[in-house]
Amino acid sequence: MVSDLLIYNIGTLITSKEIELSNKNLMENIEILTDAYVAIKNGTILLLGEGPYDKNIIDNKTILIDAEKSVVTPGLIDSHTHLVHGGSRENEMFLKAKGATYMDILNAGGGILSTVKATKEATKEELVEKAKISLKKMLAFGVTTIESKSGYGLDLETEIKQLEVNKILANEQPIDIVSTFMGAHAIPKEYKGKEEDFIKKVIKMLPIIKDKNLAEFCDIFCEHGIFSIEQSRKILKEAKKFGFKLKIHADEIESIGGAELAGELETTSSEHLMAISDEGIIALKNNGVIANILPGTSFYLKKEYAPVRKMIDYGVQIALSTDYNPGSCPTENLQLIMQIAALYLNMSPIEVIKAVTINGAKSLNKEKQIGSIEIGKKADLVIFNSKSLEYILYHFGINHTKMVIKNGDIVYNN
Ligand code: IZC
Ligand code: ZN
Repeated sequence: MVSDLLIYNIGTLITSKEIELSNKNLMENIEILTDAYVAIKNGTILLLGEGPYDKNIIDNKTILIDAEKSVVTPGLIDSHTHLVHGGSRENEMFLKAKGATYMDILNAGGGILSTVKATKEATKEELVEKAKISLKKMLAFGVTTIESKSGYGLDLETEIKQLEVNKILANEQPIDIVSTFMGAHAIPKEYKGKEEDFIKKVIKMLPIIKDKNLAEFCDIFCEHGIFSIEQSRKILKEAKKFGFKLKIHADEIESIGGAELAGELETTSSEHLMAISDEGIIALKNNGVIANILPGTSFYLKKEYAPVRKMIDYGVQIALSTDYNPGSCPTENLQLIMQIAALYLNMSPIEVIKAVTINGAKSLNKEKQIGSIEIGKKADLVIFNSKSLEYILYHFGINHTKMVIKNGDIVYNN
C-alpha cells in the first residue's frame, strides 16, 4: 500500500510501544528505533521500521518529510487540565509571596471560587475563544490530545456550559479533547455548613451530564477541607453507576487516604499525590491505577514533589501532565513539565517520555488508539528540533517542537 505521508531519516524514533525488557523498570519498557521511518495512510500509521524504507510505499503524491536525524515521538498527551475557565489569578501569586497558602486564599472566597465567578460571567463564546488560544500553545509544544475538566461552575448550568465548550473546541482545532465532569471541585459559599446538600446536588447532575453525553470521566477534589474520603466515595460510586470512568485529585496537600480510595474504587487514574502514603502507593499498584503526577503544581506552589522514584520502585505506572489551571499551575507548556520531572522527580528521559505518551493515553483509557506509534493507531506524531531526547529535557523553558502531525496532517510547522 502507498502512504500519504512518509517521515524518513529519523535519528531516534521513540515509538512508546510497550515491550518486554530484561530491565525490571516497567517505566522504561518502551521501544526505541534508530535510523527509522514512519509511513502514514488515511490518518493512521501504515508502517514503520529501521533502515531504508521500501520504495513501493511511496508514489509521486506521497508527502516526504526529512526528519534530519532528529527525535520523533508520539503526539504528547496532557491528561490533566482545567482548560476551560474565565479570568486569571495573578493577584494570588503575590498574596502567596506574602505568606498566604493556596487553602487560605480559597477559604477567603478566592482561588477556585474566584474562577467560578469569572466562568459564570463569561459567555460560551468567550470561553471558546480563550481556550482556543491555550490549545494553540499546547499544540505548538507537541500536544495532540488533552483532558479538560469542568468544575468552575458548581451549578448545573455552568458545568454544562464548560463541557459544551469542550465539544465545540473538539470541532474547531486539531487537538482531541477528553471531557471530565468535576462538579465536586469546591464547596460554593452558599453551601458552607450545608455540604451534604451540595453533594446531593452534584449527584443529581450526574445522569443529566451523562444523558447529554458531555463527559467520559468524573473527577473530585478529595482533600482535607474540600471533599472528605466519605464524600468522595459517595460521589464517585454514584458516578460509576451512571457509566462514568473515574479520576480523583488525591493527597495533593494532605495525606488523607485519597490514593487508597482510588485503589478501592479502581479509578483509571489518581492525580497529584504529593502527600501519598506507602499504603496509598501499594493501593495504586495493586489496582492498576495510573499515578498522574503534576510537578508544575509543586513548582508553582513551592510544595514538595510527589515521591515518584518510590512509586516507580513499587511498580506504579506514572503519567505526567500540566494541570493547566489559573491558580496552581498557569502554564500550557508540557515540555516544561517534562523538564521539571527530569530535574526534580529524578525521572530518566525514557520514563518522562513514557509518562506523556502511552501512560497519558492509559490515564484517559485511550491506549488502544493513541499514545504510541504502532501500525493501525492514530498518526499523531511530533518531530523535534533535537537529535537527542536528553537535550530536550536539558535545555529548559523553550519550545523544541519542529513539526506536529495530527491524524496524518501537518498541523504545526516551525
Ligand atoms: O483553580 O485552583 N487544585 N484544583 C485543585 C485546582 C488546583 C485548580 C484551581
Ligand atoms: Zn487538577
